[in-house]
Amino acid sequence: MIELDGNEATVTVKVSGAAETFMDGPFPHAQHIHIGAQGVCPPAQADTDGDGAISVPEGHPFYGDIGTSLTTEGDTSADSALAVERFPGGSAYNYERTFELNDATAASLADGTAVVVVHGVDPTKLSAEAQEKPSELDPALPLAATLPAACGTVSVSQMGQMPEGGADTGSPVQQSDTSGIFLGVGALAVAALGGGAWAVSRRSSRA
Ligand SMILES: [Cu+2]
Repeated sequence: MIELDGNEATVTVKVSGAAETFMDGPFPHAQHIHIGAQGVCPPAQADTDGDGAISVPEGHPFYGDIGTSLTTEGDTSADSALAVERFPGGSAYNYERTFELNDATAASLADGTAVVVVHGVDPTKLSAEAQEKPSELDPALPLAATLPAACGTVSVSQMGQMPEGGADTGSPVQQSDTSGIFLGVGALAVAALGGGAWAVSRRSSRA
């Protein structure tokens, strides 16, 4: 849920069923508002290398660049894209933060191209091929560490209510004014898994 008051955003993310541990610690889940592309989550065909996972480069034509890093503290720009020590972690968490949105993210929310992506997948859920790959974002990390795990498009909802309906495949946002409204992240859905998928449930994304 993204509540906007001008450029001040209060973002709430409720996650369950996510990857739990990474190197004996809570699995860090980088989470971003991606902007400036088609404003949709990638379809299965986006897996162009056929390894069973939709990597960040494969998803990029659909959800675009990182506009905002949903960190727990400090900087929220794309510079903090992989600031793993400032992201929530573990299999389930509730995130809430109020901060000033940058203009590019605010513009993307306004034109309906903002997409929320949560990263970090349990490597045992991946194909053998994908398990062997390094992250294309940081070669020191395995692919699973930065692989998108859940993706949700953003649509305008009534004040304080989440939108109803099925899985959102990127329908246009009807919106004329971004001040004082709630933007609901619709249908966070598994976007990257080859099997044994976990999902961020829609119900748990409700306020
Ligand atoms: Cu991202």
